[in-house]
Amino acid sequence: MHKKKDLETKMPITWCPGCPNNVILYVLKSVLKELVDAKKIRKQDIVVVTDIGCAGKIYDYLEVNAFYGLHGRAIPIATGIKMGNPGLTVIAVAGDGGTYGEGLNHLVSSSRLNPDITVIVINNGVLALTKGQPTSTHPSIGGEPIFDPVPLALASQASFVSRETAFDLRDLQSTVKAAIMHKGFSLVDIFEPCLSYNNDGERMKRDTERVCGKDIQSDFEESLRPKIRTGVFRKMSRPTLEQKLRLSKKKS
Ligand SMILES: Cc1ncc(C[n+]2csc(CCOP(=O)(O)OP(=O)(O)O)c2C)c(N)n1
Ligand code: SF4
Repeated sequence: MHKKKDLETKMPITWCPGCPNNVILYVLKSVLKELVDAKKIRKQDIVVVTDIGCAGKIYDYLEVNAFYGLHGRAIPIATGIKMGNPGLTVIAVAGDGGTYGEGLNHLVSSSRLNPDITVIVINNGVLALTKGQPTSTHPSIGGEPIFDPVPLALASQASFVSRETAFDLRDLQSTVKAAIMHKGFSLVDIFEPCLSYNNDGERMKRDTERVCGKDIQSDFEESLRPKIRTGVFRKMSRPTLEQKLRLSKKKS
């Protein structure tokens, strides 16, 4: 019997008080606990891969196997771990700076290759652990177009593509669970404000529009501040990288 505290560590949480990362941590813990209790996955098979940043600190707060990687490299590390042992449940958790900036090409190539890993991106629109560098170095911050990874992941043929926000617990929980259970590359982009450097939560709540079960096009042509569309945009079945390489599970 796995109690909730099974996935907790003794590390003090050093995120800013009220940071929505706490919501994502809670959701991840509760989904993993539910899947372990239902015997859909085994706790000893879970590996969480993080990179650097506020998002990466989740490494300290989850009592599972974990790997703290270089900034921007969570996806290739997760892919390598999965190829090393396809029996593992491998989940990368990283920020938008690492995933859509420094490590962007890994998102494109892994979407195409389709390793069975889940990529959870905590997307606050800033490099938060660098004290929000862009907010002080970009004079026009606030008016710039946001980067939408969903059309890119769809164009790269990712087999599971979704976005949620940290405000909507029920949808976030069900999408994270579906992504982990999906056999193939899954992207869960999670919009959240950064309370210290990009506190845009009210706009996020106001401008969120749920679109379910269909591929979408970016509507940047219409507006530099498009609607934040949430939902599962694609879920399709195709052979995974490890199946194509005929890799077999290791016994444990
Ligand atoms: C290889 C490397 N490049 C750059 C940095 C500097 N750096 C530390 S945290 C960070 C940004 C983190 O932003 P993001 O990935 O969006 O995560 P957040 O802090 O917003 O959760 C950067 C660029 C680093 N530590 N290592
Ligand atoms: S700087 Fe932003 S992302 Fe980092 S802990 Fe504080 S509120 Fe959260």
